[in-house]
Amino acid sequence: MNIGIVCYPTFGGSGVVATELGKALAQRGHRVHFITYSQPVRLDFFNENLFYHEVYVPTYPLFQFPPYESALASKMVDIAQNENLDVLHVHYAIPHASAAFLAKQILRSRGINIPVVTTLHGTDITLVGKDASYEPVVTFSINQSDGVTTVSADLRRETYEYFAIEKDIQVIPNFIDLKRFKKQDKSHFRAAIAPEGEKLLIHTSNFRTVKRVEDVLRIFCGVRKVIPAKLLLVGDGPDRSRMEKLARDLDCQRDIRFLGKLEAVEEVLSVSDLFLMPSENESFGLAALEAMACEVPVVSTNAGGIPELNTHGVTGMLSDIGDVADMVENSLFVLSDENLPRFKEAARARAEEFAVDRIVPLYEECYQKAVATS
Ligand code: GMT
Repeated sequence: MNIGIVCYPTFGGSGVVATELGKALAQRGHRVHFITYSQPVRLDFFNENLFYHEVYVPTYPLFQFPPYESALASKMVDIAQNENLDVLHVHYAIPHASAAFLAKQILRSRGINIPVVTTLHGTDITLVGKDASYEPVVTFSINQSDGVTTVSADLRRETYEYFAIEKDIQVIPNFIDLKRFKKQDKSHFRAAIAPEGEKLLIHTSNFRTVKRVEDVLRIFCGVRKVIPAKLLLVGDGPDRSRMEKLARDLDCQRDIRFLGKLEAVEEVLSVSDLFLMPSENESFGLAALEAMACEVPVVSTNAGGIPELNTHGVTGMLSDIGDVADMVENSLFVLSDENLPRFKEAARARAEEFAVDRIVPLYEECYQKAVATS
């Protein structure tokens, strides 16, 4: 098929899933056209089936807010028409689904029919989309899509609960490239970071409020009071400097390393013993899946779709949001020499259920259905 993919080209989970999906589809013989405002960060190699089309947003003194949605819709029309797209797949409702609706109408006026598949990723529904400033547009453009998917059953439930949706929503979970995300031998790195054999805890995120990074630090300090441990923090975002101050206030700064935005996160995961995900909300938890694929068990909250990935007592442990004391206890339980090997093994086995080759065919079926019914 000729597939157009629209996404945020950044490090965020929705952009990562969209880019990895495009790469997998290209390897399966489809021609994939990315339509975004800059090159997706993970689109860093050549493949004859992959194309990138930049959305250019001209500015003008009159524009306080450059009209990205109009420029995006115009680009979708251009690419759909000139590259003979069979389907447009937009990731993250705002503003991609409404821009796709506009593009579809313009193409229809030119005698071209193009089905639109919308994938909802989480904050586009649970945070931003619910806001009255966006809700009518989000509801309308979801209902106008020819196919709608969410990344967990919980996100589907929330979408039906908060929006007047008349469409069937298909759950297609996040997936993982198990050849890239696997435990690698990085013992020299581990010896440098944890020379006394300390346990290594890790958290990766965009340091936004929803991730509750403060809880990560408090859980770590609680664990470190009982056993020797170090904490690795990967990523960057609005809460980063507040967390650096908190580390000093809690007097744990010597055992915490802020590593910033790392591309080869699998290398750091390979030396880690436990992944912390105390999120307020998480539609799926791609970062936890990446950890599990590298044999790292997960201590998390039971928010959103996390329990659909992390099984309590098997691949990690679940607690209520904000229950730091429980997460400290759970971390110590998982990290004990007696329990850690079985948790590691189960984490990898669970991750294998989300292998890219198992999940990508579900998107192919979804596209074929949208083409057949639109
Ligand atoms: O995690 C984020 O805040 C980024 C966000 C995004 O849309 O880029 O991630 C969401 O989509 C990921 C991929 O589907 C999910 O794995 C994350 O759980 C989800 N994040 C939240 O729901 C907070």
